[in-house]
Amino acid sequence: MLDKVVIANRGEIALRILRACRELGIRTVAVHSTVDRDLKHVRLADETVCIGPPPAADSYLNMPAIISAAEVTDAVAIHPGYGFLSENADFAERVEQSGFIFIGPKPETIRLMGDKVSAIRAMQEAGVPCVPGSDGPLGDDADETLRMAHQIGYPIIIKAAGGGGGRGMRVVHSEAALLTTLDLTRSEAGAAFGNPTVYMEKYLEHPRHIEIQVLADTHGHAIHLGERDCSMQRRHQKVIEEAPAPGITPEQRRRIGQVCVDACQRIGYRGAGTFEFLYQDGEFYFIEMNTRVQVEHPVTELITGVDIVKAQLRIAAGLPLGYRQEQIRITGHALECRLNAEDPESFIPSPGTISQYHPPGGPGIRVDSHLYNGYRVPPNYDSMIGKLIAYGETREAAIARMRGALAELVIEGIKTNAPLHRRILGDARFLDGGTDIHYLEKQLLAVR
Ligand code: MV4
Repeated sequence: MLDKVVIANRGEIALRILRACRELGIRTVAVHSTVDRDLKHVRLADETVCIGPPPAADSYLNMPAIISAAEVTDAVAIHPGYGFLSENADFAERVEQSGFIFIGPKPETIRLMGDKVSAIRAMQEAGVPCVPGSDGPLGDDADETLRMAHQIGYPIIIKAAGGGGGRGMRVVHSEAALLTTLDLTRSEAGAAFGNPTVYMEKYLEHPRHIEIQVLADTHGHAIHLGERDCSMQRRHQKVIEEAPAPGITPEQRRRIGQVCVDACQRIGYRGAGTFEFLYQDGEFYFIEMNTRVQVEHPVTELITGVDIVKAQLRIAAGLPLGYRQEQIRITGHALECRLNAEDPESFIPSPGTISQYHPPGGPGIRVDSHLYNGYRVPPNYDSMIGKLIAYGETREAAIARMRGALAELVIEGIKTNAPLHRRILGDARFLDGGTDIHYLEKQLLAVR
């Protein structure tokens, strides 16, 4: 097993990684900014290194500072968590060139998936179903672009190859708007991502966001852990996730899961990964692959019993997965509510000091959070302060437990989005299951 790991992240995921390391007997190094000295995982880590001032660009995104921390502490590996440098191929490369293990896929895999055009091409070659589209970058020939869009059929969507997660995309409803929208998306992409490459897809109007969790080791083994439904989102920020996805049959799961496993083997994938699909009218369409552990990984852990972060550490140590696909059994249902320090109406961030914190508990409740009484939520980072996760034998049982957890939860001193969660958990259409990606914004939050 790995001897010592640098945790190159903060907040709840840094604590989650620290706990997994402890279970495996791995020593931990917490790297933190000056404003994060009192984070829970910093207090619990074996060693700590301050890597810079509060702005992430000077600390959690500061590659030389993080690699130096690994050097001075004699660590062997770096876990990037999610966000920050987790999907930065140059960072992964520099970590490896400095003689450390990057806990994630090979740098070239991160680079392949970071460019959405090359990701889609690789997936098509591996037999993964994709959205009908340009199957490559759009060129400068306006007539050809117009012909292609006509062939695909409006509405279409123009996306930046360097985008992802909802950044750098525009919907086009008619031929009249195509070329100006293309130019606009291209120049914005050039400015935002340093890459003006764009591509075209059929725009799916009412899809769900369903993603498949995979694990692949360095011995050629790959498995999938079923799917998550992440359709309940606002402005590309997930609000509630669940597993399994309502209405997906075991046969659908087996088929799309096997497609993802085959693709992992084909591209030589390593570590934890997520295939993102749009799901509409009974069909899956690949859109992007995430090469990191995801915020919503706990719902998959609860329905499979697999510890995804421990699996990442084992894979990085060169150990075999230790699970065969036949051993993976999906049991029950899990939901996750993301807790944000924000106004539940305006969504404006609400940093400050936690004066009272009473986390919920009881059977089937898991709280992944770094909060404690007196903790000060800094204004410098993402507003997520933790996650409530509920498990039950059925979706209804999990929802009942989540409602109880939300009723028990006390967080005072700052505003949180807990009232929004209480509202969603009481919504008739959420309770039916299977709402699309537009439901929260266009229906539940719309003024009616
Ligand atoms: C789409 C789409 C409809 N059709 N692609 C947004 C995030 C990025 N991962 C891809 N996104 C979308 N791509 C086609 N061809 C609709 C979205 C989309 C979306 C996707 C997943 C979750 C929430 C979303 C919210 C708005 C739009």
